[in-house]
Amino acid sequence: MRIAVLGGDGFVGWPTCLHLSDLDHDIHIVDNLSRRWIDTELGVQSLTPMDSIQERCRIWREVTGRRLNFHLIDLAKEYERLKGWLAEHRPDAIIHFAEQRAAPYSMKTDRHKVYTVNNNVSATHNLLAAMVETGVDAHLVHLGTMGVYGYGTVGAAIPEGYLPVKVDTTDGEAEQEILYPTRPGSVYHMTKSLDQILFQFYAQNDGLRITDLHQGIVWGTHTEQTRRHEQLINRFDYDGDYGTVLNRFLIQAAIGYPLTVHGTGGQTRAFIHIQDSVRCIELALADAPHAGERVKIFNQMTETHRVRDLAELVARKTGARVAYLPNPRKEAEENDLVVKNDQFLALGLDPTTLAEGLLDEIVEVARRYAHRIDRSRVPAVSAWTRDLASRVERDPEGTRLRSVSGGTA
Ligand code: NAD
Ligand code: USQ
Repeated sequence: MRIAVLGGDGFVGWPTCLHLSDLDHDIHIVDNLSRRWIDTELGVQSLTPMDSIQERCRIWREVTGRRLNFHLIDLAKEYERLKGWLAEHRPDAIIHFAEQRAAPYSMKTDRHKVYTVNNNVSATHNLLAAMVETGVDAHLVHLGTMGVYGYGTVGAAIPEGYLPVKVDTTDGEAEQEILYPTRPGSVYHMTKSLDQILFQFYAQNDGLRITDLHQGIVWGTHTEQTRRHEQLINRFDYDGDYGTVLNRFLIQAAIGYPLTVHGTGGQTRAFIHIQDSVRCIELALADAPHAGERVKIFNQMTETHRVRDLAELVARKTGARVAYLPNPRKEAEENDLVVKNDQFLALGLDPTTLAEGLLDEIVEVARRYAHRIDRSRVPAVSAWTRDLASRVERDPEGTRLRSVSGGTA
């Protein structure tokens, strides 16, 4: 298949390109490299040294003989170029990763909120409008998030996208399925909720064939293909805005930084290893809905964990100290989470779990590149409200305190 991978230079996009290229698909990466610019804005870099996208593609060709094509297009701002590109290349499938994906970054300031909404909603809508206009009948696979469901404890398993409800009609009680009511916890998660409505409309109005993957937090860094050459290495975010919780705990442990648990750590979240993430995308690609069918929704996760349990697990393995910090986010302090993922299991997913020794591999990667870590970028300081901002802990290591007491000793 000819596959357009929008956002193919990112953390999940890059290993997906390699995985699908390895399966003999013709891969076209479309990316505006905005994530690299955000690193520059934040004054931070990936833990792992990433080459330019052109260089990564060159190395892949050298290692495997396979070509990856790169196209620099901003999906949100360059509608005509996107439309022209689709009309010219007419992909069989499109995988859409190309959004601003960090909740803390989306809550940093009003400017970051505006950017996230403009970027994400325009990127998705431009793509849908251009697909209709060009008549490109590609299967669109979008990376959504488990966060659209919200984290209220409802005492029932979260279904895959649709909730059966009973309604009173004039003919008595009837059952129907509705999109699970969204309860996003950040501006970023809100844009993923808006995406769902866009998909529902275009599937129903234009018969677009769409799969929305409600993905949990992705952990890990290497996949089978990124291991093949040092310069194919994947991005690894550790900073307070883009680093996700388990990967952060692992790098913190590797550099002797306290594990930064927000609040009581009672938040329960869904997780998936990067290797399973790319495998799920392969499985979803092969299971396209028909034109006229409703959007197919999968929960792309393999296990759930409570944040403090993860911290304690990492602390036990590595001897790290756990720091319970004021939570910069507005979120439930404690929640339960039970999630259905039957569809991927039925399609043959064999989950990689935390138990399988891969935690050590990440600590090793972090130790290897520890010299690239700027400790001042580790604290999570983007707060959800002004009130929470006033309580953020900017110095979980207590270095300021130490230097003052050191100075007076
Ligand atoms: P990432 O930020 O590493 O990658 C996103 C890529 O999209 C970047 O290369 C960026 O330059 C590109 N991009 C952003 N806006 C664009 C635009 N307007 N035009 C063209 N390119 C654009 O993110 P990721 O971690 O790889 O996540 C990929 C997708 O998966 C996101 O949509 C995210 O919401 C979703 N997701 C990620 C996780 C996770 O834990 N990383 C979990 C669930 C869902
Ligand atoms: N947390 C800590 N300490 C930290 C970092 C995070 O306790 O140092 C807590 C947060 O407060 C939150 C939980 O860990 O309760 C998860 O935070 P996260 O940053 O790991 O994940 P999140 O903000 O939810 O976002 C990530 C990705 C996003 C994706 C989402 C999937 O960045 O793109 O959509 O995971 S999900 O969480 O299932 O919605």
